[in-house]
Amino acid sequence: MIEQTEFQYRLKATDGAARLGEVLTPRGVIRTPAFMPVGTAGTVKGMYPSQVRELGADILLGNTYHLMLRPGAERVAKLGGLHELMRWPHPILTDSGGFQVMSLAALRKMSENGVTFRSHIDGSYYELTPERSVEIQGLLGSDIQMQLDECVRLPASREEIARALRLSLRWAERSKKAFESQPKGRALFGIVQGGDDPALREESARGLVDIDFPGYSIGGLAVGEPQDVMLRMLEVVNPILPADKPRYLMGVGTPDDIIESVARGVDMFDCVMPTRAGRHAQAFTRFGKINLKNARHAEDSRPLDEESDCPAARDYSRAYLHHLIRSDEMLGSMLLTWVNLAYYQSLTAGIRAAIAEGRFEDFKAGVKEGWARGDI
Ligand code: PRF
Repeated sequence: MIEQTEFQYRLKATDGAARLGEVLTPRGVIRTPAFMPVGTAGTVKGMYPSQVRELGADILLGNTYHLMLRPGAERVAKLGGLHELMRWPHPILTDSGGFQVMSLAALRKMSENGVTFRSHIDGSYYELTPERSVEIQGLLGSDIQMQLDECVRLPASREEIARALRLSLRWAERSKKAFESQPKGRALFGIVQGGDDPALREESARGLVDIDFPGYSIGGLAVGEPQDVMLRMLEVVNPILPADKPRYLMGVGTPDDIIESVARGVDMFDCVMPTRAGRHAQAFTRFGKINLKNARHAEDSRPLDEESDCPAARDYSRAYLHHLIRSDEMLGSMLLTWVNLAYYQSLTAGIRAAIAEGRFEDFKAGVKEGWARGDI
């Protein structure tokens, strides 16, 4: 086998706008469309790394914001990097921190230079600049790094959206420059902003393509706008992005968001939904969402899905899952996280197989029919 030393995207097949591909990195291949489980603080909550891998995940997401606060980027580097620390030898993508600062930190202040804030853990003071964010992601050893950007929650004024996207473009240039000193084989993605305004989305996408990145993220969506607006923005942005580079829709989404976004040319996704919802009694299945907290499951001896490959969905009764959740037992959260990540991975595996065989539209219709039919 030839050692992969460069970051590379290979487009293998298309079916309409849907794309089947591979992202090649020195740490391994990412089959796309891909769903990346979220491992915010160096753990996919409630799951062993080996288990996450077995479900078919090729890559995890980590967070600059959380890890810079605790245990600290320099400390992670001293311990051999994030892969070594968490025993996940496969690719890791990290977010740049700005988005998490805006949703979690106290006393945030944006300026041309970056963002200053106080930690939500102990109140200590930090500054995150485009350069420092890339430096932290480098110390973590991240394979796919994100530029620092500003994401505006919707609805917002056109002026506000334009200001944030232009700041993000200037930060994109600074991030790229700061990234130059990192080892070969790693990648830095630019992040498209522009809110719900097609012209501003276009300005952002064109600006980033001019700067030139090995991959492009689409940010600023799933932040308060209806699904049809998000999908419309993908229809504006994706045709501008180069066909030979991967596209990552940040923080999205529901299974339906994923399948509709793949239909519009997106390659990579991450979302806390399967893991967070699993800790809150929600199961994702072929029949749609099932809330195991509901009393109707109390004496239901059926598993969630007897045909599932996932033992947690196939071998445990709904009554038992209901009991674990009502009793606040950690195994309840663990089993439902397992069910949900298995479902997301089987959905993306199904999507890839369907694109390869030119039957993506039929696959999509069939999956939606299952959700609509419901929980028998
Ligand atoms: N920017 C960054 N991270 C993000 C987002 C963004 O716009 C979103 C929006 N859905 C999620 N995560 N850097």
